[in-house]
Amino acid sequence: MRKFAYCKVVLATSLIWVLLDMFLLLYFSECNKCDEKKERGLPAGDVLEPVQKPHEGPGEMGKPVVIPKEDQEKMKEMFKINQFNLMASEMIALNRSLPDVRLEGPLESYVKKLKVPVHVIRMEQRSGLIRARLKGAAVSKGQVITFLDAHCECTVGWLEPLLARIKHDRKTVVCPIIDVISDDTFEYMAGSDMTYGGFNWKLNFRWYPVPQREMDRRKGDRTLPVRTPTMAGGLFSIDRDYFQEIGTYDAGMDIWGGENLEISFRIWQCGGTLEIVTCSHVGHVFRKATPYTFPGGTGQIINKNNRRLAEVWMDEFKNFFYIISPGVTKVDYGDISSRLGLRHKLQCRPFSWYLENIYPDSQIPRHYFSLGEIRNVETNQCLDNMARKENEKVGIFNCHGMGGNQVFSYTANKEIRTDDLCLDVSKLNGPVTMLKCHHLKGNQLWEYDPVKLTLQHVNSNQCLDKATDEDSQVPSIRDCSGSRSQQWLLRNVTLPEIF
Ligand SMILES: *[C@@H]1O[C@H](CO)[C@@H](O)[C@H](O)[C@H]1NC(C)=O
Ligand SMILES: *[C@@H]1O[C@H](CO)[C@@H](O)[C@H](O)[C@H]1NC(C)=O
Ligand SMILES: [Mn+2]
Repeated sequence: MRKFAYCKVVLATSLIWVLLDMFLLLYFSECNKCDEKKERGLPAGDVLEPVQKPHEGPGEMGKPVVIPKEDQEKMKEMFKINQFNLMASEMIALNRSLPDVRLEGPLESYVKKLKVPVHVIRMEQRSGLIRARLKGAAVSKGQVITFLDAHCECTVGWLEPLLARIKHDRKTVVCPIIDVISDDTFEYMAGSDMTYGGFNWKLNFRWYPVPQREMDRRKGDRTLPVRTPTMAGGLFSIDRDYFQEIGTYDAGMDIWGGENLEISFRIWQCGGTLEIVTCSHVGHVFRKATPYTFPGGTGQIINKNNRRLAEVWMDEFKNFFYIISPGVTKVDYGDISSRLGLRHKLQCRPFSWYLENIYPDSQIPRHYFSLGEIRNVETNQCLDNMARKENEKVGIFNCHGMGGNQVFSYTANKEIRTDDLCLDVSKLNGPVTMLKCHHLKGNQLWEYDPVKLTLQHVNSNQCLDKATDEDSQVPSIRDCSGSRSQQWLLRNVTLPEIF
């Protein structure tokens, strides 16, 4: 219970800061329309002065005064005069500084001193990022809303390039480059302009290299905004009316998770544009683990949110998520009729359009021959990624028919992929490893012969084979022989089979 109460405090603090940030930004956004001659921005150092400066000296900031050993006798004598430590009292300045020990409200009194109007809005109970942002947005007045996580730090000139894009086209939603603030030392490190937002089959947001086609579209000019398939979620600016028009957030989602992909798909599918503005930099503390507890468990909440995301926006491609996450279809996702109504009202495009036009290098293939297990005809074993990581060997194991680690897709580009990893062979006779899919064919190109049932690695001209005696848990690759151990069955699993 103590831990829970502690978490609530942590969360409440974070939410307060989110909202504080937001209103600070709303001011800036409004000010963009102000007279040029009006001073813009906060005069550094002036506003951010601490409430009370700690001073050097005995007893300052309410610290105890320690009398040295040699004066202890004299101290005891003096104590008798007033029945308190007169010697200590004499040593302390008449106007000594004291810490602010008030129980609450320091934040409110602090923001009152700021030279810009800042409103602190508190949620009465823990309601999560999505509903807190909706509340902040609802009371905002500026033309542009900027959302920033509580653990962000802005650099000089971060805002103007964001606002300029929205001014140019109000349906453009913009993110800064997210610089890295070390969670350990708070060192500030510039983020890369060469990565953009994507997602994997599990619907986790991931950074991937900006593809060549996007470099070409910008004619190699790295100062131009990058069109990104998804946003990380914590930091973005959006026209306030447009935010309403496209349906803010899905209020049926709880706490956190999936909302960033939901707004990303919605922006693109419903006629907007999502960009990373490379001239704008904001720092963010990336955490290695979430500090919060989730009511009912992290998995439950995120699975529910992701189901809503998949059911409303992903059409038949939701199966990639369901097949790699067995059990997830048991999670109740509530009522999505109003979100489906929104999609209909805004005449949003299908997910296949998004994959084709916005994210052709997506981890979800637009066209594919199979999505399911890959089974060896002789041994009846199945390829299995064994939950191994990038750069490790792909495994082979008894087929369990449950999806998850045994789900592979043979794509129209002739890759064999499991999520964002592709089977790759760089040496004659193997091994067969799993590398990040690079879309360049090369060592990731496989030819499946649906009659002979062989999977031939094109570059080496060798065939995928069963496990060898030396290692019974990895498939091998050898000269093609036509043997049954080189025959593989590729098929589509259907959902009822795995749930
Ligand atoms: C107390 O007064 C001294 C002398 O006027 C001054 O130097 C010092 O800054 C004051 N301390 C505080 C905490 O105001
Ligand atoms: C598997 O499903 C995909 C997508 O519906 C389809 O294009 C493909 O032909 C199917 N493959 C097999 C082997 O049934
Ligand atoms: Mn964050």
